[in-house]
Amino acid sequence: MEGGNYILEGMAATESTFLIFSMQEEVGALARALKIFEEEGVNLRHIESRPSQRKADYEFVVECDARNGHLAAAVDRLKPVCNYFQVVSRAHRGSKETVPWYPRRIKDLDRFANQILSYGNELDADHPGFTDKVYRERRQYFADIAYNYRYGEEIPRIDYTAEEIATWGEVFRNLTVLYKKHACAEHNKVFPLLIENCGYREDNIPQLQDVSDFLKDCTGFTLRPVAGLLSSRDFLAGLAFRVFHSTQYIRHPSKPMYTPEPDVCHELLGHAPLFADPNFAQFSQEIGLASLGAPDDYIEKLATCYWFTVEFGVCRQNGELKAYGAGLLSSFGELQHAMSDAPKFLPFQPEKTGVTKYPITEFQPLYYVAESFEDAQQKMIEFAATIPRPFSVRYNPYTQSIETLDSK
Ligand code: HBI
Ligand code: NLE
Ligand code: FE
Repeated sequence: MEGGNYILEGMAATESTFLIFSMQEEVGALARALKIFEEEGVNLRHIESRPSQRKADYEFVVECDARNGHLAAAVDRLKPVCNYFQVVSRAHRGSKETVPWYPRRIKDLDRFANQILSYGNELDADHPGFTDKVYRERRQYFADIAYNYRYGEEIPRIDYTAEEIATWGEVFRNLTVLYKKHACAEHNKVFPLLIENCGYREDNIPQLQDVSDFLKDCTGFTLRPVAGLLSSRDFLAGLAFRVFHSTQYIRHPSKPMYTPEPDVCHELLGHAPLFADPNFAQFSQEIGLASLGAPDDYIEKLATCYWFTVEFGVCRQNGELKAYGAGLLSSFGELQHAMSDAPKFLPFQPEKTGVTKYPITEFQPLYYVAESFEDAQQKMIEFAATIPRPFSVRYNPYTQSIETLDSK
């Protein structure tokens, strides 16, 4: 799945490489560096400077156009005169010292819009909507909304059709019966608030913007529409900013009880309630922060941990197994399966959970059990510390940006 990111890379005409370097603070230091870029024909897009945490050093962040000029030659000349040097690039194949590109400001998430792995209207031949022309046009409509969305805009409100509302109604009716017995306490606590504040009803599909506003008040989480599947790297990066990429279309009416794809039922019934819980919000953001700039093999492990927690997690509450994973809380088929004695259950342990294989188009044969969200978060933090990164990151909620604390 990760690979798709790089196929698209060549198309992105605006691709930048970032260089972060520090030099002894003295007259003309930056000018000498800039001269090198000029001589090597490297076009610079943006420069930032700041006092470094290292004594008497000054640090620069330079955004270069990665397409023309001799960037590699400039790097070779610059590196020996710097005390610290880091290349950050989306095109991160090859070099050991290159950190994969990651968003630093919340607005940078806009760049994911044209990095999606498949556009929302491209249905596989085995999709129940494959031969349904009306359904496919509808998927196109939703994909276009998300594709054109930019940070800060209101999420467009949808006039859902009677058929779409009926599908939602069937999912809603079946699930709300099961929640009482099988959903975790946090989900059951938030659900009445969503009914009260966001129009959660059997005969109404809530609007993403209303749910986003509600979550923002609870934990600072917001939703943004997405046109299709994102790479794991991009999808997880959103969580670092407490942003959840959300689909807006609904599943095909022929299969209400289970669909392998995320849809508006999955996002709003499965994910949204838990993002209103402070501990769960923190746990989710922790996975996101751990993913920023992480090597590909660790992205895979984090995505797998995400799968077995946020998507399909089960927890123990008062001695009973309860569902907190969104894939369970949005599928009345799988929720019943997960709460039966058919599947296997193992304790959540990131090192082991992160390398477990799983099916994506059928009920899970195995679930991992969290003792609590705090406990799961603690384990994720410990796991994140083992990810090889030449820096650590923290989120500044005032500026909605990532601060890099270099050389950990
Ligand atoms: N993209 N739009 C979207 N929605 C998801 O739920 C999603 C994704 N990409 C990857 C993904 N989920 C997960 O399977 C993990 O890889 C993070
Ligand atoms: N299987 C889930 C459902 O039917 O709602 C969706 C899972 C998305 C990962
Ligand atoms: Fe999901």
